[in-house]
Amino acid sequence: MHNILVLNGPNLNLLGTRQPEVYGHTTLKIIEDLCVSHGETRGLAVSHLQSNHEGALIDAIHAARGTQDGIVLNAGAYTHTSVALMDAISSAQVPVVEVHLSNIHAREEFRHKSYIAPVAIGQIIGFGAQGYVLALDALAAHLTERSAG
Ligand code: CA2
Repeated sequence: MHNILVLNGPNLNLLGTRQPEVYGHTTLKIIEDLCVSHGETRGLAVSHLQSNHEGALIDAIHAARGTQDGIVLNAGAYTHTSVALMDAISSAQVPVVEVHLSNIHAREEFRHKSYIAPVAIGQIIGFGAQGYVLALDALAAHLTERSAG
């Protein structure tokens, strides 16, 4: 059984309540429940956390070292600004899959830059809530491959 943290950043607590044309109708609670139940089918113990605070996200990444086998991270707008999150991921030595609900490359130019991408094992972008499920599958495959090799 692998432990996986699904970590969501600023404003993602508003999912399903505003801007459904961009982010869909699915609430964060539905996504978190989906991750837990999908994780069970893949032998993953999924926990989840959302914070609007950069420092709390950094603390969660630090705490993941030695306790989590992987992180699914949607850092929200901090994706495009946070060297501090990038540094936290670099030092944590926990594989991270970066997720975005929307296709950030089809949006404003400032969303094209990701400080997470260089320190993530991969990105899943533009598939809405399904992206979290895809990210869990990607992490499960990565962890299986790593333990086999
Ligand atoms: O597409 C994504 O998942 C994003 O990470 C979402 C962030 C955005 O800043 C990134 O560029 C891409 C924004 C999350 C805000 O979510 C809201 C949901 C409902 C209403 C308002 C904001």
